[in-house]
Amino acid sequence: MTDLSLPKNFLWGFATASYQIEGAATEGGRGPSIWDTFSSLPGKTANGATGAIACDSYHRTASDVALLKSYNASAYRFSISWSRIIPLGGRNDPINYEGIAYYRALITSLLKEGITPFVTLFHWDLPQELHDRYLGLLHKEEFAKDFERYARVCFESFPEVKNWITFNEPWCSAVLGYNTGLFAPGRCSDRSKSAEGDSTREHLVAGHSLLIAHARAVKLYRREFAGEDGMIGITLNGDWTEPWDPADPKDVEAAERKLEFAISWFADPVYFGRYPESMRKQLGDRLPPDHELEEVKGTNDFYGMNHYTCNYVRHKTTEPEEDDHLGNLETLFENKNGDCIGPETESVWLRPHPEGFRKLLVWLDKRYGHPIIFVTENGTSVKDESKKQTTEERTDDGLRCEYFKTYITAMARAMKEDNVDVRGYLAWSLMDNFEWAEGYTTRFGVTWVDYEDGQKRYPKKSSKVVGETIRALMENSKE
Ligand code: PNW
Repeated sequence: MTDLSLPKNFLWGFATASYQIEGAATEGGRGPSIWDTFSSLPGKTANGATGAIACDSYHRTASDVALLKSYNASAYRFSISWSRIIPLGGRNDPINYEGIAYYRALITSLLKEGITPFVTLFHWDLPQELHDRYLGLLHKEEFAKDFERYARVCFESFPEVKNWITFNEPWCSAVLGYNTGLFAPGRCSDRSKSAEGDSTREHLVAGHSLLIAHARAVKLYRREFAGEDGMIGITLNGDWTEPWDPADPKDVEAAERKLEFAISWFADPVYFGRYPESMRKQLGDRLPPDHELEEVKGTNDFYGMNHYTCNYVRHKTTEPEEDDHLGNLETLFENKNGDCIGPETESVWLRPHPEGFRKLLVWLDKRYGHPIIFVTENGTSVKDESKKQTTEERTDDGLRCEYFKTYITAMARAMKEDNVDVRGYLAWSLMDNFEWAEGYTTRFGVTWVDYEDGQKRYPKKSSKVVGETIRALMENSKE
């Protein structure tokens, strides 16, 4: 590891999202979001969990900032709850100044401690009213106009923030919200799960609206707010892929196609102004037209990268299903030889494989012309962690420590060996929190949250490992 380093000004810290940590769902003038509604429906989340209380961070600004400080973090990524700022969400609806005051206090205390805020405008919690009015993401023009006005209110209210993220993981909003129906608003073709929805096309429409809204907010920011040092971008999730049988060109091709269906669906429009060829080929005119993407081209100041895992990919020999969102392929954790990609975690979709992080960084760097990259999420759950009983056990998260060490090292390697331009790293997550459909059973935090005892926080071993690993690399820097 001694030959690796990170620059002295490398930003690092932890990430969270509003609905996952804030709680106080009906306090301070906040309006309901689609996640309040969805999580209240029977059977949608594990044990019927909701974010009504979550980590109670709405009432704990001072202690959360103190926690970040105790971890020596130089950056913190959080998201703003749209319905706290504009409870009904729309461009002619009233602003809730109590909501603005809450985020202003948070930003002020971060800056006082020398912690750089990275602020996400939208981490899935759409105001419920916009869903009721015009089906939210399914109405491109209305959604883009309302999002642009919400973004304007945030840019005006928080001029100290210089690092903005428009959308978190549009793939999740689109596919999980409108194709599989596993996330809010839970629309899909399966009538046993949802009274409405069309899994063959709605996710493609939702994805398109997110791209247009992203572009409008970026242009607004650049025109009126960015000044010399403001930056704005979109955060995309992406897993690395390896062919199931590396000797079969069809598996090699399918592995690349999976990256395009997951990542390039959004990144190609942002960098090139068009959808990937492979998607157009399979989806035809169910995918909205490329000419509407003209305004999306060139709208990233940085690439926000969320990364967790890796899959083996095997091509399918049959025609694609109409509701397929993967690219007509299977994703697996074992390859043809029976090698397993990585150890089990609490999340069925997540297996640690740090080499995949290095490879994906290089892939993104090459395909998108050497962009500035901020890793805006990276982390893991730990199998059966929630079953741990004593504080000693609960804070001893060996697998997560190993995960952060190996992933951060893999990132440093991509920077040294392939000159990938990573400027910052935010671990997911500052603390255990509402893990969406998995409720509170799956934990991703470097801090244990005791939901049974007043949401008390207990630092886990991994909270130190992130900082120690990064600072050791920064000390190696010759700059
Ligand atoms: C990300 N999947 O979500 C989100 O940005 C976080 O809010 C979340 O807590 C974190 O990762 C851990 O899950 C994902 O099913 C959720 O593939 C699900 C998937 C991927 C990312």
